[in-house]
Amino acid sequence: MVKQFFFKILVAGPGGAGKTSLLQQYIKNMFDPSTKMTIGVDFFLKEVDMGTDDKVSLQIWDLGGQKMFQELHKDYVEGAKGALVLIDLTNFFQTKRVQKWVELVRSERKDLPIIFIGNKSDLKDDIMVDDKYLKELTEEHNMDAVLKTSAKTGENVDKAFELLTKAILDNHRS
Ligand code: G3D
Ligand code: MG
Repeated sequence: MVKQFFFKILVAGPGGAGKTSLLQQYIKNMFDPSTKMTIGVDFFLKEVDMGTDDKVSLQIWDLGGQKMFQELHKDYVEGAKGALVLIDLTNFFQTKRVQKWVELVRSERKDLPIIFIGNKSDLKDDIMVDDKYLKELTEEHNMDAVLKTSAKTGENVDKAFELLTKAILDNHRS
């Protein structure tokens, strides 16, 4: 029997990490170097092909990182089944923000599946966060996996959402 799943997922992380760009690449297969600052929340819908008969639809929430939108956070987190937490690999300071974002997305469900994303992997000469530290952060904050992506070239973008969907499905079945 074909099963139909519908998951709300969150794309979280500091402003400038590339959340909106990653989503654009995932949904529209394009990179627009002049994305506007996200105001409030944007929604996207996407069907994921997991290579099985099951149908999985994602409702993806992209949150503006600005302080003035903090009142939206409760609606944002409510009912979410998983999250991507992104940082910009060229901005070491963003590693200091990881804990805050993990706490926010897990404020309703302590065991929410999270895939940790180091984005902007195409900017090879400017990378400030090495693989060892990415792995340490992943373990320290009990995230499910880590992946380096580029919203610009598309590297690992589909994979990020597939890994998250898989983690959510595993979580559902256990
Ligand atoms: P946000 O939604 O997390 O705030 P944006 O981040 O998607 O708005 O991206 C912030 C800036 O980083 C944008 O540049 C965007 O083009 C750039 N960017 C996002 N992802 C990547 C990536 O993977 N590689 C590269 N090279 N750049 C990326 P501007 O110039 O508009 O600030
Ligand atoms: Mg944005």
